Amino acid sequence: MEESRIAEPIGSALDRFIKSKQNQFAYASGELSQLLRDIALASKVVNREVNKAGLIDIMGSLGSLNTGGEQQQKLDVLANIRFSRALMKGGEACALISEESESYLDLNNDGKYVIAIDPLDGSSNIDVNVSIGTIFSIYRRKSKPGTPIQQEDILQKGSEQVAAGYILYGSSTMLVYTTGHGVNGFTYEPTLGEYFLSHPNMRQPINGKIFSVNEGSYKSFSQSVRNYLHFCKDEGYTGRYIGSLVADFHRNLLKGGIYIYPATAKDPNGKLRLMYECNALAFVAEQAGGKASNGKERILDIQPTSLHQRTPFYVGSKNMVELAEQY
Ligand code: AHM
Ligand code: MG
Repeated sequence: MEESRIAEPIGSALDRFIKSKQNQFAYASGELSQLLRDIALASKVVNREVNKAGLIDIMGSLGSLNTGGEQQQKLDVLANIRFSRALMKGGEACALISEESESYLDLNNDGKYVIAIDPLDGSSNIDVNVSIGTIFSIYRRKSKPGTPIQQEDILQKGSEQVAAGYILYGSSTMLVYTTGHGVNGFTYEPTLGEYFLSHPNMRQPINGKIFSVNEGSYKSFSQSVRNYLHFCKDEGYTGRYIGSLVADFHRNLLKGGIYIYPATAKDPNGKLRLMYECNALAFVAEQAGGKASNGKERILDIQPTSLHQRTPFYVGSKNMVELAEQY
């Protein structure tokens, strides 16, 4: 029997799991596995910094602005440095798209992969000790390694992701990822410094009763979004919104629910970024039996035209997203 067909038991270490699944990947050369290990390693360092953020004076604003014009927190900057260094050292990635940089970073020109990352999402929650996350997408470059990077390498549709996932720095830290063969979740054991398989083959309930949206912006939502929210309330659904996309997404993945960041009067494309926030979560959702849409179109089918482009985002339990689309 192929090694990848043997189910890894709960409690397997991440490294072992990645190795056992390596031959599921079309280009099973070990480079994708190495990339996942690099991301996991950087996340351990970021996790350490997130955990001690309340203890030492590394919090607060640096005073610089990121690409969205928001104030950049120190931990965002640190996380960006940790992930870019880890990916640079590994040599498998040729380019890095990050929320924290205006244009993409050239890494190793011989690398075969392009990474899009939000190193630390939910920045407004950093200073208040609430869950935050890292979101990542991995693409295979289209041009030949060793040649100059092309726009077609960078601006790929979400459907071209070869792997994607997130790290949730919560009451426990978790790494959840997919390579297109289902979704698996790993919980970090800090005293051993290792991720262990805790959530094998994650499935999102097809229906749910949780809706996650910033209702403070209700007045700037379209009438159809308002109608859908009325429906949720009439049905007695539970409203849950942390304001940390990864945390809201993760809860709904486990329990069944929908996360919505719609177009608003101020931001007709919503707030969230397609390339390093929505695509990865859309891939994970679909792999777990859920769905992700901009209200009209599948998120993974949207052709990006710029690195930091935004999109309305409806993600979660399949039936809930479909109903929201109908509204
Ligand atoms: P960020 O990338 O600046 O952290 O913004 C993304 C975050 C998401 O994690 C969260 O779901 C959303 O912004 C919250 O926005 P709002 O405060 O408008 O509800
Ligand atoms: Mg973000």
